[in-house]
Amino acid sequence: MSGHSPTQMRHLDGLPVLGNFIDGHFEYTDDLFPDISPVDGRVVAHVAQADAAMVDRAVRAARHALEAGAWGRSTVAERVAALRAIAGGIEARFEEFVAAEIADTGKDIHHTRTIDIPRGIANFRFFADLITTMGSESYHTDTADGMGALNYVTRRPVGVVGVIAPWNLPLLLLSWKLAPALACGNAVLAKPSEETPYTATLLAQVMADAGVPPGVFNLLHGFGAGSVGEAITRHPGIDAITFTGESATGTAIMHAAAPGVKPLSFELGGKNGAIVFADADVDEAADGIARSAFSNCGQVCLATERVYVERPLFSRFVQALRLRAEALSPARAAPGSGIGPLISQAHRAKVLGYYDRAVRDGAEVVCGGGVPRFGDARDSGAFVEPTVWTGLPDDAACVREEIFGPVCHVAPFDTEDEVLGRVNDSPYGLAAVVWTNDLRRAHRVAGRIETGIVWVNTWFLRDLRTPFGGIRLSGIGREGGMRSLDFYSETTNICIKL
Ligand code: NAD
Ligand code: 6OD
Repeated sequence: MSGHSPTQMRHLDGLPVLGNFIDGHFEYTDDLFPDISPVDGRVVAHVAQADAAMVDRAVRAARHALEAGAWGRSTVAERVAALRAIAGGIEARFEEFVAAEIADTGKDIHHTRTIDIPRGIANFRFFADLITTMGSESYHTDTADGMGALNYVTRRPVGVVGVIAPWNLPLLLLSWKLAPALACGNAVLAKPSEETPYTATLLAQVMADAGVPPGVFNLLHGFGAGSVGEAITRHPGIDAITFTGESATGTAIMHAAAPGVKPLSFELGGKNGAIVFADADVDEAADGIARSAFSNCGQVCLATERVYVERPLFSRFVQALRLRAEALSPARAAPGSGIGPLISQAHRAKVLGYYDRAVRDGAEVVCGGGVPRFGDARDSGAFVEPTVWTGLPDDAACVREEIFGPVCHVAPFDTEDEVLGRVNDSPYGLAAVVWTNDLRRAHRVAGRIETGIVWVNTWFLRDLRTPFGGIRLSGIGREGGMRSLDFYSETTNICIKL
């Protein structure tokens, strides 16, 4: 291996070695694991897995940055300048970030250029703006002597925050938590998914170039249980944990964090429903559902996996959706316009297991249901066909369990009460979409859906000021806007008798 400056990336056999970033410099280990492209199974980088001693060193560096370093005494203006410099640093290396995200995920270039990387940048700018304009709460309290009391609320950082991220929107979902954590003055240990370590490693370089002091941002590569992920969640020096990933992983993290009674923010899985009323424009609804079911190969926590269509529109809608799904088939679509691969062979095996299960449970396969054949290197990738089913009962595994692939089941319904009962009958509660042109119905139905987010006649339209999160197995708490600042800061109420 060769390497020069503390933030320069090393190379081995012509491939980058993605290092851990601790106390302002990269640290490597001999314990390398491959970063594999799901497009064709090629190794795109080597990743240096961190060990428990490195997690320990990162926690000490973070604590030192807060207690002895400049970050602990930083002003809002200094942190805002750092966040803006980070955003500018990503922007300056935009194409490199795009290429790295695609190398890890195989996702399509349009999605990466218009959502993943720009939204990663926007998260830093948004929280810089928010922390600048944030006011503080105060209350005047009446007292028996008539003089009253003044209450006001101050904020300070929580301390050292563990940020654990998934692979589906790697930079976007990491920065969504990092930006508010840093804005509030915390130091961070970040763990990207083992499937997608690349952009987080570039981000470490950007942090250093932006002048973020050593120890404020630490990056640790590795796996979950029995590896770095678990070490972070069990470490007594971590003050709060914010996690995006599977609901079952959330349960494991709750167990690990329980002894320290650590604050947790969880954004977990979903089995999101969509309702299409007969008054909806069928093409608009089919376009919308094709987007919400198949974008990013269905690997979006907010993706629609079950659709309920009012009976008079059912057949037309199914055919309209079929045409759109077929156009996205990776082997048939024009280059760059079809869906990309799933993240890995392991995830494909899980998704294909559901394809088999749907058929065993009596589904009619409207389209897809298999693996595309390319006759080139992509046959070693993790592609599947976008798939639409009908005919499953509401208690079928494919209608109740999160699949996280390009799939949806479409069922007819007859009444508003009936469909609301079916949409709400889920162990999850993240997001829902309603397609209707009836204004009163839109408000009525949206208000009765039991999820953290409801879209009407759109999907994934995000305003970063709004609360984001889910109920039941979909998570704990909300982030977004002031909700993020509430999680990443501790408040003290000061009461002064006048
Ligand atoms: P995952 O839970 O397998 O992994 C997420 C992260 O947790 C990875 O970094 C992983 O290494 C780490 N991890 C795994 N086990 C751990 C453990 N025991 N202790 C500590 N860390 C551990 O999730 P994934 O497969 O990467 O992502 C897909 C899932 O994420 C889907 O269920 C999806 O719905 C969910 N997701 C939810 C949201 C949301 O905002 N609600 C957003 C994106 C993804
Ligand atoms: O848009 C966001 O801010 C956000 N948290 C999206 C999550 C997508 C889940 O896959």
